[in-house]
Amino acid sequence: MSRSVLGPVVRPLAACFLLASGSLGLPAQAQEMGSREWAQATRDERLGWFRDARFGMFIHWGLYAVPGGVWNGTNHAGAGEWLMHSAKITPADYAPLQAQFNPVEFNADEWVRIAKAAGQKYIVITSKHHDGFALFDSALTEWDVMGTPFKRDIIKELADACEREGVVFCVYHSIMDWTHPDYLPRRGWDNRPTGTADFDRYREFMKGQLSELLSGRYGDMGILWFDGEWEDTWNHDLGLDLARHVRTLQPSIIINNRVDKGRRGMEGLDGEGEWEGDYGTPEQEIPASGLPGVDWETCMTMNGSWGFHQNDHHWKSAESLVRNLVDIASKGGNFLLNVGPQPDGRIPQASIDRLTAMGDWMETNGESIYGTAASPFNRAPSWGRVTQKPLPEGKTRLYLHIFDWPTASAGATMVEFTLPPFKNAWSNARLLGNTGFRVMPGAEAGTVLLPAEAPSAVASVLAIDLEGAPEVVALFTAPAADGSVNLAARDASLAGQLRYEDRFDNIGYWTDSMGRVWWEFAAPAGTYEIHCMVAATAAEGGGRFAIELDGSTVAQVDIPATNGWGDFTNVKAGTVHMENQDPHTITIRAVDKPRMALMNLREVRLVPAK
Ligand code: FHN
Repeated sequence: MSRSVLGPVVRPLAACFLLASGSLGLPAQAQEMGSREWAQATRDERLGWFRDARFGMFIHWGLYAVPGGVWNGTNHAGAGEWLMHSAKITPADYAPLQAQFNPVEFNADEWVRIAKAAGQKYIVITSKHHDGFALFDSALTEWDVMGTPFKRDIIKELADACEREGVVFCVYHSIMDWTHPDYLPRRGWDNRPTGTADFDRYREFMKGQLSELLSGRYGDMGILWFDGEWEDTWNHDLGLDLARHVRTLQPSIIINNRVDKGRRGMEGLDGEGEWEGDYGTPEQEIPASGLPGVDWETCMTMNGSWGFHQNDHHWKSAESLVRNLVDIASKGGNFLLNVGPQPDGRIPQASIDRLTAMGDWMETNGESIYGTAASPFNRAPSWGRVTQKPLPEGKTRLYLHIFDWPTASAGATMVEFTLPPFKNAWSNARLLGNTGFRVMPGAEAGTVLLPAEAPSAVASVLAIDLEGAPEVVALFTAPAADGSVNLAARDASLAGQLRYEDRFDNIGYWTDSMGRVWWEFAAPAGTYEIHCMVAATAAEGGGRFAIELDGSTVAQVDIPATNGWGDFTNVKAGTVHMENQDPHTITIRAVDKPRMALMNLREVRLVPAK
């Protein structure tokens, strides 16, 4: 059959066979309960390895690696795997890339070695991204890796390498398909006729390819990582049907929430309602706090692109990537960190360097990440993050990840560190790594003595065993040396449709009139000025908000227009007198939201009145 330059050619007979063979896998019990209820009932069992793993490798690889973000001599910034979109390339003009894909340096064992050395316990690779190109040998189309000069089943080779090395193998599969003739909607610049497009036939094709991936040739998959669910042709019922198809083929598989329509944008967690999918998928961001009972995984690039981009050198530091992993684990999430391999089949050296540095840290401190649960405290301490792990005899091990080491006096060999507030008796306090230092109680109650020098410049981990389950005391912001109380966006508690965003280190997407933000804090009795750092564009934001202190409204503020969502201005909101009743609670809530969003809020400061 000739290769079609207008996109993949579906082989109807093969599709029917593959679909038929997929209906035998669902256990009888699940067929009675229906895959959804059965999936809910088995969720904890199926997600056990995922919760232990905490750290995985994401791999975006395909034909888009060949141009690497440059098309006809023009650089297209942004995600390399979106080049078809950013350069408005038709399927006919994109098709020749298939004849150019020949990654002769590809070595699956090397990729798995790099992931394992970094401490990554699972790998999620794109079996098909939005361009519809199959990185595996598909009997349903010519638009696959076997139609390239490389002629090797990359998914198979990687699956086998993962099997050999005990790394859980998973695939990403895009629902959205920019080249399949039956997928709708078309891209705006794609002038192929739509009259013959049959979306149900596309769904059968997609289910057929999933049957190929899940019928044994590639082994037991850990996760089916769906994506591209956001277009109007996809809906909740189709998501339920697709999830059932996948669970029928491999009942123990985990499916992310992008199979359905519940995801609230890039924050990745599901909105109100019953949605399919085993976990939430925040993208390029870390939730301000975890949600008890909700599994989630932040996926993130190391530079700005998922797929290889030859001109994107904006690499995150290894230190920030380690601290992201710690922050995520302290909130009960997983970290899926991406690499975008080059067209020759090698992972970029800049990615390898960062993964190697992360592996060095994990070599010493991995026990503080793997198999841990979210911090027992109501918020992160100012010096770092906390994870926890149950121990035999009902004990609990806390792992205190100290980013900001206490400052020792000049010439001192030790320094006093104040433990986060818990009531339990403790024992066996030790620094992870071969420090040889014996951690002893400090002179003050609730303190320990640590070496003057931090064992790690990135995050030093103090492990400490508690008798029983943690009995913690609420953490709240304490006054700075000048008596002011700085309430940062990252430390706020949130309710409603709004969220913390890394972009400007603020609370944003405040589209909900009922949304509110609050902090608990300690402050000596006295009179304070209240200052707020806010941003709001005249076109989309603005309005009025109220400030409540310990339940009583103390000020109302008209939000000034600024020159952008990242252009913050200080607003003096009023003056308040406080009696000493630590902790206090200050709450910000909308009073009037005339436009799409209220404001971006970066900080609230209480400054002692002069
Ligand atoms: O459009 C994709 C993008 O290319 C990439 O695959 C990310 C990774 O989660 N998901 C979509 C953007 O949200």
